Formats: sequence, structure tokens, C-alpha cells
Amino acid sequence: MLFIRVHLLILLAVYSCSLCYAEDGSKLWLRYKKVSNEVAKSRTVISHSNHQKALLAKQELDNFWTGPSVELKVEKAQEKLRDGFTIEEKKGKIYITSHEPIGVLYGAYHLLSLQQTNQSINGIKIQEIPSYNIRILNHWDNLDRTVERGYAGYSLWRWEELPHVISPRYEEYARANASIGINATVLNNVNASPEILSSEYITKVKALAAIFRKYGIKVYLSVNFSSPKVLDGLVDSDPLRPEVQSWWKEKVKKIYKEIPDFGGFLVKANSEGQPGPQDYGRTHADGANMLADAIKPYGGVIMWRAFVYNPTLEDRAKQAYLEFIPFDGKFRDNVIIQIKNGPIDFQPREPFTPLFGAMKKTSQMVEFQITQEYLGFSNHLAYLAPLFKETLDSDTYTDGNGATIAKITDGTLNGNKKSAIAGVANIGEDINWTGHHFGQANWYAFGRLAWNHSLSSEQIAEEWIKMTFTDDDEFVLPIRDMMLDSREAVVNYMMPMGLHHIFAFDHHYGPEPWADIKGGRSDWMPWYYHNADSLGLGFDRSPAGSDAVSQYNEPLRSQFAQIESCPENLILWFHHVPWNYKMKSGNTMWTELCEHYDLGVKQARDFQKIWDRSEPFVDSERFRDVQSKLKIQSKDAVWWKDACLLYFQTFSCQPIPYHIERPIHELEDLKKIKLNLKHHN
Ligand code: GCW
Repeated sequence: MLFIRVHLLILLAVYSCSLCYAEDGSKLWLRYKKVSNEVAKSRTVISHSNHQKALLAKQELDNFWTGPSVELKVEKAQEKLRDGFTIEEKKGKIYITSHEPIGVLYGAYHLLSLQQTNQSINGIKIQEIPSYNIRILNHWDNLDRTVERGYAGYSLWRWEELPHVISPRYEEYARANASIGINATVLNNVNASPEILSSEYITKVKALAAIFRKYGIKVYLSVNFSSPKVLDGLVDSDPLRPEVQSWWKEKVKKIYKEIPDFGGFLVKANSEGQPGPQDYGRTHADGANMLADAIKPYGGVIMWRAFVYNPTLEDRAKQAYLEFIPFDGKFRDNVIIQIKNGPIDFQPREPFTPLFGAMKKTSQMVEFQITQEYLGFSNHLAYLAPLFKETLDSDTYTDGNGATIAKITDGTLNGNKKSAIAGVANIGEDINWTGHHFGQANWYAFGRLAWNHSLSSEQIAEEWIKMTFTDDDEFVLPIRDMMLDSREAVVNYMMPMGLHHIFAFDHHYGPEPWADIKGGRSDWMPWYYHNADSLGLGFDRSPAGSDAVSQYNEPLRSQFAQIESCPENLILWFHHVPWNYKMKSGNTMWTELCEHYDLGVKQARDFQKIWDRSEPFVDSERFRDVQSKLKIQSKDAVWWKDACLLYFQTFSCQPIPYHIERPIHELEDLKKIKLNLKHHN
């Protein structure tokens, strides 16, 4: 019996993996192959600059470039290129030129990516200038190496070993970022420990900064507003108190002494229990400006977050706008207000935050979430470029047509000197960096859009697939389409039509539309957002309700305010919609809701089929990893569908239409599920 089993296993193994080599995903999209000696001898790579970064560019090309000879140049006259580059082929030679040494490195990576995606370089003449000056990752990494909303293992930063032991992954991390143009990183969680500013930690940060510098990456830190009091026993941390101001000045001076190219601070103040200027009756502007003044002499930047809300009667979606609008024009010019893409919190779909465009005299930047806090952690495949693009391409109508969030934040419209864009990282110590192999695509997509926000989601997906797996169209096209559908699939099976925040309390993974914790904050309860009752479903933000629509410019204000003109993919965000309301399709709202959930489940199952069919093109290790994650995704999709439909049915009091797949769970059983987070973290 044993004998037969062993044989069967061997047979199965031979049969089932045509590409039977292991790949753990650790190489990300950087799968260049070292060139042979012959190739190396057949061409030269010359750098006319001796700058370390230009020499690094030379080294990368020496190692991996299989094409003709290349010359690298840093040219003073090319000021308009900034850290961008040109690549030109003339008489069989390639010239990469930039104004900055780092631009030459970006050019080298670009050239290698053309090689890797099999594109012709004959007669090539391209110019790339990045959309944003600061392209920054935000790590929500704690000093004990846990990662808030991190689903790829512990933090990469081994604080206890630093500055003495340097993990090879620090350089790999920097290289991966540089390869897509990311040039800044915030190392620690916005829920910041004051400890990060202690001398001990500054020495550790210095060691990381030294490695990242080679790749053009500047280090920033999140700071706790109470640091002066907590670290050094000042009576308080009131931003208007001279001792507090001098404390910050001294601290900043010390940091720049150790890290001369330090980027600046990111601050979460008076939000979710974090300290801030309001603790002393001061304003966001008082707090931000105090830090801005301290860091200004060194050219540093303060990224001050607008993610603030309190358990008041005011609709949570309105609060950031209400708190920040009065300070428009009152911030120093080295303060950038960092605003989440949506007014609530990184939901699978939100309208854009109306603060964008409304603060005309203040620099603003978008904060996206690359880590999938609300999109299935590292278990679900959800390609986020379409979500990022949806925000960037949104027209705010702030000054007539065309005031998209991209143009507002990249400086085109208000002439910002320093434009920036942030993404909350999904990176951890896992061997494949992001937990899910397809999570790498979101890191990649963020970097590519920060570099060039006019790239399409499709183009970015194609590049990433070709670089990460293979350029065979039989693989690339179906996988690309799967990726492009994946975010909408998550919206469908989790929260279609503008539903939001109906997650299980705190961990934000599974459905718990019924959750209610007696005495808990109402704005942390799902019912606050879905408002299901016998009449209908959804949050009335029209003028008859919370009037959040009034924060948008016309024509959006009226479009959102009236149920007939409200985009249906946001209808439950802006309206309390009757169960029998007629949708554009002719369905009632209830039927449409059921169809969305059903479609989401079908899409997840289709992803499984598409992936299984692509087995011949993928190494067995990555194939199996993704395959098993897709199984979880399908199961979770059914869980979401059943939970939401069975629960909302108790209000709609209508049958689930018969063309919809029947629930396989009992509502009462689903209510008993208490997720053991360890399984998902
Ligand atoms: O999305 C919420 C998260 C918190 C996070 C907060 C924020 C870092 O649930 O974990 O805290 O947003 O963005 O500050």
C-alpha cells in the first residue's frame, strides 16, 4: 500500500509540474540574469560621472545589460530633467543622461526593464520626468518589530541588532525601491513611539540611512507629538511653549548632524488617541508650523496627516474637512498635508476626500494604503492600481474642469515646490516580502504611479507580470485581466454599491455587519455606516441627511446629492436607498445588491480557474502559494456574501432572488465566528 502511494505521489509530481523548480518570490520583479563573459566583453558601460550612484548604475548594467555599449552622463545643463532621465540610442550606442546622479541609476533600471519585458531599443529616444518629487513609503512598523496592519511577517528593521548587524535585506529593499523610483521612506508607525527620537535609535536610523542613501532613498520618521514631555520630562509638549520649541530645534539639529540628508517628519496628531497640539488648546497649524520652523534650516519637510475624527454627532466622513479648511493658507511652505484617498479609511471603494482641491493655499499629498487592511490582508488578490488611479484621476472641479487630484498634488495647479505621494507599505520580513506574491504588484504599482501618474493600470500590470513571471502572452493576458478585475471583485463580494466599514470589529478582515459593542464608539460600529432598517440601506449624506455632499464642488455636489444622478457604485455611500428602489438596470436595490455579492463570488472562482490554467507557465512554488491563497479568497467571498445577504435580508424581508447562488451558511453560525487573528496576520 505504502509502495503504491509513493509511486502515485511521484507520478503526480512529475505530471503536475511542468516547471518543477522552486522560486520563493524573494527576487521580486528584479529577475535580471547575470550576463555571460562573452556578452560582458562585447560591449562597454562607461560612466562619465564618478558619483557613487552613477557608478552603481554602471555596475547594474555591467552585470545585467545584454545590449550594446552604454554611456552614462550627469549634465548640469539638464536642469529640467531633475531626477528623471533620457535614454537615447545613436549609432548603436545607448546614452543615459540625467541632471542628478540618481537619475542615471533610474535610467539604468528603466533600460533593464525594457530588456526584461522584451522591448526593442532600436532608435529609442525617451524622456522620463517623475510626476512627484517625493515618492515615499510609510511603514507602520513598531519598534518591537510588529507591524500595524502588516500581513507579511515582522518588520524588516531589526532594531535590536542595529546599528551593528546589517541585514542584507536592507540593501535589497533599497534596490527594489530605486528600481521603480521610490526615493523616500518613513521607517516607523504613525502611532509613533517617542523612543524613535532617542539618541540610541537615531544611531540605528543612521545606519539604515547610510545604506538607503546609495540608492537615493531619504529617511523620514514618524514622531509622537508628546516626545519632549515623554523623552525629556518637559512639563508638557505645548507647541507655543519656548522650551518645547527649543527641544525640537535641538533634536532636529542632532538628527541632521548624524543624517545630513534626513527627509523630515510625518505626524499623526490628535487622531485615534494620539497626542497633538489640541491637547493644549492649540491648532493643527500651530503644531505643524512649530515643527516646520525647527526643520526648515535643513531643508526638511513636515507631512502632517489630515486623518482626524472624533466620536461626535458629526458624520465621520465630514470631519477632516471641517477641521482643516479653517487653516488653509496658515501652514508654512515646508508643510504638506497628507490626506487619505477617501474620507473614511482605505475602504475598497470610497469617493475621494473633498479636502483635495478645497485647500487651495496649502500643499497636499495623497496617502494610499498598499497594505490590504480592508481588502483581504495578504490572503486576497486585489491589484490596487485601479483604486489608486480612480482617486488620482478624480476631477475635484475646484477651478472649473480638469482639477484632478493628480494635478492638485503634483504641483501642476498650485505650483507646489515639493510635491509628494505616500503609500502605506505592505512589506515585511516574509521571504516574498508581501505575503501574497501578487501583493508585490501593489508595491510596484505604487512606485510606478508615483513616478508617472498617467501610466495605465493595464500597462503597469503587464510590465509587472512580464518582469515577475514570463512575457509569454498566453500567461500575460489572462493574468493581466484577472488583476484588472480583482479590485472590483473585492468590492463586489465585500462592500458593493458604496457600502463601507462593515468589517469585523478591529481586525478588519471578515464581515460583521451586525456587530454592536455596548458602550463602544458608534463610529467604530458597522451599523453607523450601513444604517440597515426596514426602509432601506445606506448612509444618507444628502442635504436631508449629514449633508457631506456639500463639501464637494459643483457639479459633483448636486450629482451626489440626488439619488437619481448619484453614481450607482457609490449610491449607498451617499443615500439611504429603499430596498425596492429601481436601479438603472431595472433591478430593485435589493436584487442588485444580491447580484453584486454573487458576481464577486463568481469572479473569485474565475480567478482560481485562470490561475490553474496558467500552471505550465509558473514555477511550482509560486504556483502553489498563489493557488492556495485563491482558495481562501473564494471561501472568504462566500463567507462575505452569505453574511451580508443573510443579515441584510432580515431588514429587506425579501427572498434572495432565485438566480442567485444559495447561501451555504446559517446567519447564526456566522455570527459566532470569532476570528483567530493569528491565522490571518
Ligand atoms: O486605518 C486605520 C487603521 C489604524 C491606523 C489608522 C491611521 C496607524 O485601522 O491601524 O493607525 O488608520 O491611518 O492612522
